[in-house]
Amino acid sequence: MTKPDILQVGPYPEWDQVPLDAQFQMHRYFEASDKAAFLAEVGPGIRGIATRGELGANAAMIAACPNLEVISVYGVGYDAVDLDACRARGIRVTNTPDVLTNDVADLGVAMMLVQSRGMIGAETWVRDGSWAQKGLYPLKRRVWGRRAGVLGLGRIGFEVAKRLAGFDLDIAYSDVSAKDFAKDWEFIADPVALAARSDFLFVTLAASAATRHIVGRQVIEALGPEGMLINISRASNIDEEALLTALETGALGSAALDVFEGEPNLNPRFLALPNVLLQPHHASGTRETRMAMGKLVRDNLMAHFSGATLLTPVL
Ligand code: 8YV
Repeated sequence: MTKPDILQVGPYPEWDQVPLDAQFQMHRYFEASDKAAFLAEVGPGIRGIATRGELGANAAMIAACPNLEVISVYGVGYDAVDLDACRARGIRVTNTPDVLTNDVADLGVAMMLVQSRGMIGAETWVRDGSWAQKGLYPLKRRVWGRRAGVLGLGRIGFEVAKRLAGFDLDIAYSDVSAKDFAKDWEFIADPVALAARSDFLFVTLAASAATRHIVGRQVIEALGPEGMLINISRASNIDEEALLTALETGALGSAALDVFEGEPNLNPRFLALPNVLLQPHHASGTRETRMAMGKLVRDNLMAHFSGATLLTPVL
């Protein structure tokens, strides 16, 4: 059997690249210096796209591949894939849910703890000699017993809330409707009201056009000068301009962010802020999870090309 031609949008670890190269004819888009010329050359032969959550596949890329059958996303988020274009042409789309849920939740909760207890500054305090020269590290805010809001009680939001319960936080959540499995936690439909009762607000929503800037100025100001915003979803869920202004003026106390508009080239205003914890979009970035994600990307492609049922279809 000839190997199906796959357009590879971004790099993968060696442990994925080797089996991908063995099973498929991979075409490395990310290595091409002239992307348009590369697409024009290989596009007509492409039957599958292997991409990453944050890179997706836009309308132009999909249009350049007239024989495209399937897009396999390395990530749970598929907001960067043009689903309308896929629907119109009957192109199948898969993602990698479940395997990354716990790691993403772990990082979100870790970010809350690190930021609230000032652990990055505390590390510097030890290393730069401040401890010996200046004495005690400034006091920080407690985590346990305070109020947390979870915006989006899907798979990741649920695991975040479970962990927060372990830290004795008082939990509420927002979603399209109250969840039967969340009886211990208060349901608050309105994100502004959720933010108003929260010390920590976790954004764990799957991003879409409908959720764009769901965390806007009103939500941010309701969270307030003592509040912390934690984002482990997508930057598009937050009005970043409003967030930056609120962090600069003190209208919002602090933030802990794993995702940014235009990442990895984030807005330089973030770098000047002392009250934000910045992470390089690595919530799913453990070897164990990334291996499972890579396997799922390949297994979905193999399932498609062997006529089997897709393991984790989106479309
Ligand atoms: C990954 C993600 O960092 O799952 C997602 O949607 O954004 C992350 O898990 C990314 O997809 C890896 O490229």
